[in-house]
Amino acid sequence: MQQEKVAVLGLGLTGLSTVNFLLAEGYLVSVFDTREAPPGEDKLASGVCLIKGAFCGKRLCEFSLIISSPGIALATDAVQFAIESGSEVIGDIELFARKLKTPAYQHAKCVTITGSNGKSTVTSLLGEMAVEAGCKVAVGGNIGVPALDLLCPDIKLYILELSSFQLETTRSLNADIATILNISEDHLDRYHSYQHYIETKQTIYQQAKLALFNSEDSLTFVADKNMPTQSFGFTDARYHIQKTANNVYYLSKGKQHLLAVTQLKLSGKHNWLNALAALALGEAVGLKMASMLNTLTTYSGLEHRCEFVAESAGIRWINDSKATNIGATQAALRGLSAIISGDVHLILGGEGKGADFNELLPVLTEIKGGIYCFGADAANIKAVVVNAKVVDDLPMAIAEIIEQVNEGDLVILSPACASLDMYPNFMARGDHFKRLINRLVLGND
Ligand code: UMA
Ligand code: ADP
Repeated sequence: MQQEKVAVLGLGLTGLSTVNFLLAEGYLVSVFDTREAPPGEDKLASGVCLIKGAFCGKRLCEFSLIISSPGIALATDAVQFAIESGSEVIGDIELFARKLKTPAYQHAKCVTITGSNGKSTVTSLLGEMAVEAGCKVAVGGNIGVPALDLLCPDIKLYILELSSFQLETTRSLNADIATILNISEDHLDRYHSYQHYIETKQTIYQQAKLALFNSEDSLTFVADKNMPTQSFGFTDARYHIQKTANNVYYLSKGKQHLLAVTQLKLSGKHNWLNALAALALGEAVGLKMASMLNTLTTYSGLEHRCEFVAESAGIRWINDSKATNIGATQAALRGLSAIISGDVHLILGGEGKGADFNELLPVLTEIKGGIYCFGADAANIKAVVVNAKVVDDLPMAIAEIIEQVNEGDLVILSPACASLDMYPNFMARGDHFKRLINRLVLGND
């Protein structure tokens, strides 16, 4: 029998994982990548044809099935040409969804998590909860490990973080529960409008048995009135925050107090919401509440998300390099407000991805202190945040801040922008920030 031909677009993490999956399934695979030196080239199985350079629609439409990587927009001309010519274009998550319906995998449960911010925190927290509960769990998707690499018949629970990019090419997931944690402007350079981005996020609910929405954020509400729902939020939600007469705030479910927020290892009010979301998701797939609450008292969060770096001379330094959009920076500044007594020195900058920096102004008026900006969108930030000081780079920002800070102040890198103009990724930017503090503030070599 002739092998079925499949095209894979992109040879990053997703492309490579997809190629390996398809080869194991018996397909004949060709890979297309626009770059001269795609990252996965050295790991590509021998015999797989790799075509480099600009995508050609006529060439792509020779394939009835095309698996596209998340970094490639569906709107790309050549991809559109192939779709219009009858090719089916899907992503690795759709392949995963189809595999999960086969007999060897049908027993497994699946949780899907999207949102503009908090996805990785909730995904990894829920993963830790499942491990603590003794469940055979696999965690991946946009958080880093491609979904197809997770597939194993022993796994009882899959937890997938899904980006809007991945949702564009996914249609038949049948998750046990799906959530949109929140929606705020992001990736506007990829979508023709904010509404388009919102609609892409909303497709996660159509591919689930139960939808978990955020009662604080109407953009996460579920349009389909027949869909079973669950909710989390500060108020007006099944999983919510209750304040006692003696001013203790509790994570609560209905009338039941679950855990005082002071027992959470995570800091910031936005993490109260993340904790509630994880509890709701975990209960929906059968994790025991007592075990999940235990995890919440030990889980300290991921690197580069409101990460405490150092305290020196009464000044605290926080690395929030993962704040790659305005919503995340707002959450950091509002979420940390309870621990800020002095001034806040905020470092912004990078690639704004088409965001409107006016959205930052309300939260900036709630803090006092200095604002510094650098990178590709520094001038655009300065045009809106007129009191911001434009600096060349992070070392210059820190050098300036060192001259200004006083005891009780807080310094935070929460850039509201992607890092790709000056760094390979947000981790490299956060690591640079931490090295600079170590050297310039703590005096270590
Ligand atoms: N690219 C080209 N030409 C190509 C193919 C890709 O220039 O032919 C570029 C893309 O435009 C992009 C980069 O290469 O800038 C990487 O794209 P990719 O789709 O190959 O990326 P992968 O290495 O497969 O990583 C992807 C996700 N990347 C993106 O969505 C851009 C990773 O999320 C994810 O962890 C990984 O799959 C595993 O599922 C990263 C991300 O930045 C962390 N996600 C965005 C975000 O979180 O905001 C959505
Ligand atoms: P994502 O995977 O969606 O990018 P992360 O958990 O990695 O989310 O966090 C990204 C940024 O968003 C960090 O700066 C973090 O402090 C902030 N953040 C985390 N949770 C929330 C939330 N619930 N609402 C708003 N911002 C959040």
